[in-house]
Amino acid sequence: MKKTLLLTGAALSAALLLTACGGGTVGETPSGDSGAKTNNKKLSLIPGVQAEPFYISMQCGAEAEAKKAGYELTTQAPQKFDAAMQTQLVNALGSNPPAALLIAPTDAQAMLAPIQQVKNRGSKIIEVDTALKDTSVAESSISSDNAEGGKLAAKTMAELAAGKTGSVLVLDTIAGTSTTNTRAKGFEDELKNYPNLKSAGVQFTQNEPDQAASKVTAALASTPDLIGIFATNLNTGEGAATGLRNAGKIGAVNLIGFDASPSEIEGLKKGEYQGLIAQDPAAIGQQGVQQAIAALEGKPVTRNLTASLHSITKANMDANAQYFYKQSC
Ligand code: T6T
Repeated sequence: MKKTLLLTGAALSAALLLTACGGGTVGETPSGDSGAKTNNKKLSLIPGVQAEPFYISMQCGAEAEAKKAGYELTTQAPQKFDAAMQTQLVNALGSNPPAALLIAPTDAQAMLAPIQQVKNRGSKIIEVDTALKDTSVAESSISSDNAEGGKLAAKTMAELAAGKTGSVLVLDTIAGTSTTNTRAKGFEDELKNYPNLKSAGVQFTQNEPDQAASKVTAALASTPDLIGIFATNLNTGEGAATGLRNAGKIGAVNLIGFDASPSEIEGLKKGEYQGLIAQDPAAIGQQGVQQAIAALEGKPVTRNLTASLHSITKANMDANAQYFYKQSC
């Protein structure tokens, strides 16, 4: 039997596009199964945004693990990293939700009510990457140690400055994004240990590369001693590189990015970035599925799991190729 979710409005249909490696439709049962009771083998993954290498890599890890365990994983991602769009997808799970929902909440507060509703309808909730402020909702949360990632970025920045004095800007995404906000704070905290490096503050980019590029243009004008930028994720890094390129400041201002998308790796090769902090999104997806299944099968569940981080430079990039993010599975 095949049930297809009814969606209203062209915008919603567009937002519900299945992402690169995904297949299937919410509510669809595996062939050979017979209806609603098979929901206990259904897992849903709702990442932060569609067609983005971090989440594609996460999806690849989750799909492989689900397949191995005999579960069906369906992925639907919002068009933008946006709580309202993600809420539509969560609400669209309807009154017969999957056995477990793996979700990267785009806002630590705004996503609470819709996710809680899915939980109230019987789904186990697993947070992958980002998390809600309210720690009582999820069975398990799998994420990088983002505070440590921020610190690692600041240490790298200090090494690159090699005692030179100057200001350092942090580009965060959106207030309420648990991961990047924590990276920015970790970076700022660690920066205090280097008296030669002065904080030029934290700027929000709404996770838009264009906004990140404009913030860099403005910072170069207002802060003549700017010697470094920490970009807390993929889009901010890509935008920051554009801003530096436009100003002819590539290499003159050190850029440390987070993540390891194909375009960031290309940028590292070209000398646009001096360092990247790569996550292991495939492991986050894989462990998310493992925890979901453990919760469903009454096995022990680990409340918090930390995925590894890897500091990648031009010099060590070949040895770290396994951490480069994927565009497809
Ligand atoms: O950095 C990742 C993720 O960890 C973060 O929560 C949001 O941005 C990314 O998806 C990269 O764009």
